[in-house]
Amino acid sequence: MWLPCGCTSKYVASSFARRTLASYLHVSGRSRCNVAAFMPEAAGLEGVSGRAALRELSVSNSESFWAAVARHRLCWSTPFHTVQDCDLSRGKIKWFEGGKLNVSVNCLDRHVHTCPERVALIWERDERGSEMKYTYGELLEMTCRLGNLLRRHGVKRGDCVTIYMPTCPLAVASMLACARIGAAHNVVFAGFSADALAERIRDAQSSTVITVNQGVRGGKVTELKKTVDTAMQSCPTVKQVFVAMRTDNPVTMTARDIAMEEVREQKANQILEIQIQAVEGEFGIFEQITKRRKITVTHEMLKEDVVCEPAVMNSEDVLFLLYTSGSTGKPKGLVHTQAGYLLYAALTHRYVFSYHDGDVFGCVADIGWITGHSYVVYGPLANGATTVLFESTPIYPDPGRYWDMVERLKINQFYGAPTAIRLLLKYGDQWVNKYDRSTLKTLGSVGEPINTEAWEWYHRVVGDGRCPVVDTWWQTETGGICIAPRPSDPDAEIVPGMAMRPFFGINPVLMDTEGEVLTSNNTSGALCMAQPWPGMARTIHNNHQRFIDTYFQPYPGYFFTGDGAYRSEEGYYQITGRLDDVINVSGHRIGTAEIEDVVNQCPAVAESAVVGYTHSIKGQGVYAFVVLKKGIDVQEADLSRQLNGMVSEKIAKYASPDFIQFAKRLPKTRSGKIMRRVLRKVVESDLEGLGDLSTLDDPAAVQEIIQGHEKLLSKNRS
Ligand code: 6R9
Repeated sequence: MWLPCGCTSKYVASSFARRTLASYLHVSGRSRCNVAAFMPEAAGLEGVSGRAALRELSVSNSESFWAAVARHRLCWSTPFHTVQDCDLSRGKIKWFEGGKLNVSVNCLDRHVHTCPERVALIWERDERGSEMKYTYGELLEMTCRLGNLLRRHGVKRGDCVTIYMPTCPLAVASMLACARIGAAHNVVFAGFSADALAERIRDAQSSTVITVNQGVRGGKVTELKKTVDTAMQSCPTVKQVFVAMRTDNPVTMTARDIAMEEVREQKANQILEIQIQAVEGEFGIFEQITKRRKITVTHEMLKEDVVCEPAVMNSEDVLFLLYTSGSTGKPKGLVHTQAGYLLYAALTHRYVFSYHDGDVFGCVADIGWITGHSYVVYGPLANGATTVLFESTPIYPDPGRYWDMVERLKINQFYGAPTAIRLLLKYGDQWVNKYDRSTLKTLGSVGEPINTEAWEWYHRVVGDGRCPVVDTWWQTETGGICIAPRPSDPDAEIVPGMAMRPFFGINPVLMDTEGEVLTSNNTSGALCMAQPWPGMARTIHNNHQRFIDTYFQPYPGYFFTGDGAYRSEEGYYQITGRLDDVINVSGHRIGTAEIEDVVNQCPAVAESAVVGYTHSIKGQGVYAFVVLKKGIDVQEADLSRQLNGMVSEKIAKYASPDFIQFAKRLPKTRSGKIMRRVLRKVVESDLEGLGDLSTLDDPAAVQEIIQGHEKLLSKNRS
């Protein structure tokens, strides 16, 4: 049973909490026994006799459900007075108002209080077999030192700190240190280029950046600090850059940089004697630990106190910004807030994966994506889990890496992306069978649709046919998993390649092209959510109107996901893909407009159109049509190389086009709109499906495009 360990009398057992709990929960003896073991706080909810009834109530009486869960699973310094205050038609979303809490206290202190020696993080470093473990006590200490360091350097509540780091303990501590002192974090995926980083820093108005000297991934060194230096040239508002050392190689430091040089191995091995004496503060933590232990801290951090008073945050204060691609050239800084986000990440982590106390949870996502935020950091840590930080790649040093790690770290839940599964499948079963995977209990998939072949292989080979595979559908915008096969009855069927069942409190609907709700089954439509839930994003940083226009205006009163879905005869959901101009390369979202913006910057280019096409490993690949300016005389191969270089440099390598087709013109409507639908059909070689071409300005343009496509393919084959 999950216990809110570490919740001192100030939180859970306060008379206020007891009073309000009684008013929210209608205690019913009948339902208690069945549900109590599954979700203790739900046992008293009226009419809840089993899991199906609980799921129903979570939608029909969502306030009672979320109130009970929030009270039971989070530690509050002041209880909330209003469960939710939402109006989807205006894009207004507020949960747990009046409540005060600190996310880092919920992720660390309460576990340290009861189990300081429990391992919080296992850092699976790029170098195989060199993993490092950090207990909750150590992670709290790192977080507090870093929180104090940031405070000493002027970072205040409400500021935004950009984190440009690989997946490593100091990156997690940086996120939590921000949460501790009430600053928002803005993690930028370390694969993004200097320009992409700079754009995100500027939009977030960050004046502080945390980075490392170099990253190491797949045996290759990446120059992260140098990338930050380049980004700084167009970020005049950045006042300070904290630099940690992932490798031994020194980097050039400027007046703006603050070295956080890691204590190297031999120094780290010196046993540091540390005395922690915390006094009972706002959060009721009373701790006195005297310990001898090995600890990796940085020089600057060593100067700091190990106690850092947590900021008392309102439920709706900003926890983080995370940029994601939309259908325009400008990425959106989605905003997530404190209580609702944390609660939703924790609850989905616990129930979708059937996480139990003591399990080792292995989500291999990078912390630069929402999956890393919710299922590497916040969900697992809120639940007191041991979470794996995976720094490497699925095939480094060989295609057995994941399964070797599963054996070595005794991973119980493994959560990865279909693109990696498809890649590993091609290398053959022997890489999997070499390793003991008997600890595995649940396998998860995220980021894009998982095709049946990959699903079957994951289930049959990786999971030996005994682990449920959960295909989890969700988005940066949703904060956590919204549709997944579990939780459901333990023996409920799981259909390959389907996310299937909405999570507690999630009410999906499908819309037809007229904007009407489709009520029947065996039907497809635009996937929307009819009700708010605590994990959903609150706004787009500095642009609430874009938030409304993108998510709430297309279907007034509903949250529009941007995805299409099919609802089967049985009522299960299957995601069919994006309905907007966003493509998904290896599980990474990228707006076609973002790539076009870069391509169009090339002086030789008049215009371009980028579309996605089906790729056997990456899910989707990038295909660019490029029209050159008149009179330009260049070798196409040279220009292709140049354009690929520009996209890698300005966005990231994964966005670089797989194919560039030069064309004299693009098929357009009479009003001048590029007919992307036609281009998509051409690159999929679906000429039958070209559909109605009567609105085309000049139908001959399509023939030219088709011929050009065939030429490119045959050139590629030879
Ligand atoms: C968590 C994450 C979100 C988009 C989403 C959809 C696609 C994610 C999926 C899936 C089919 C799944 N997507 N999970 N499609 N089945 N299980 O990936 O967030 O990076 O914001 O991407 O990814 O198209 O709209 P994010």
